[in-house]
Amino acid sequence: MKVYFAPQSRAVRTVWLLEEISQPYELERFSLGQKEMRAPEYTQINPNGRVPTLVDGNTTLSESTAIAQYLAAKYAPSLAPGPNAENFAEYLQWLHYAEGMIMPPINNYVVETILLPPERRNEANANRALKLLNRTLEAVERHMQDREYLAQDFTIADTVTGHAIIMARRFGADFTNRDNLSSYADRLESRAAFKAAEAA
Ligand SMILES: N[C@@H](CCC(=O)N[C@@H](CS)C(=O)NCC(=O)O)C(=O)O
Repeated sequence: MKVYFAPQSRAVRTVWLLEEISQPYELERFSLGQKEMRAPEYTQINPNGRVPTLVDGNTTLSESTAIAQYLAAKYAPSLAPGPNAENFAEYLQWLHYAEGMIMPPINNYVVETILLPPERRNEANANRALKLLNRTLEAVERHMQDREYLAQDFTIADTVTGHAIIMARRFGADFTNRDNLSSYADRLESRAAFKAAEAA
């Protein structure tokens, strides 16, 4: 399997999962913002010129949550509870919470604080994004009371939404008085597979 990857991006989710399930992979490396990500050689593979992209034989996928679902379905079904499992509904809810709720304000915050040239950045927009991010995290803080993982057992909801939570903390989201969220993020960051993905 080949993973188109950039450090400190959503591609870490993909490599983290591959490490968790001990599936061999090779990396095609970019750094975020590198112009080669928009070159035709890559946009033929991923029209948006983003990462991650997974190529497995004749299959190409370029949405990180879909990649996680694909990998779990094919290689590690226990990480993706099925409809008869007790935790099925909460697994779905939290698997999709990253791209649905957490990443949109992170995206806006990154645009307003890093991607735009300083003269085009808007502090009010950045503050609004951070406020919204903090609100989306409150739901996770409440959910994580007396829990180790988002859907009881460790699942791909943790490699996807757990990764978004780790990113939120690194971007400066408010973790004060959020003990459940803090210990959850610590727990994930201490996993060997996560550390291997970060070192990739
Ligand atoms: N919804 C997509 C988002 C992919 C995405 O935006 N990736 C970012 C990195 S986290 C990217 O490649 N950005 C580079 C760019 O926009 O040039 C997913 O979950 O995979």
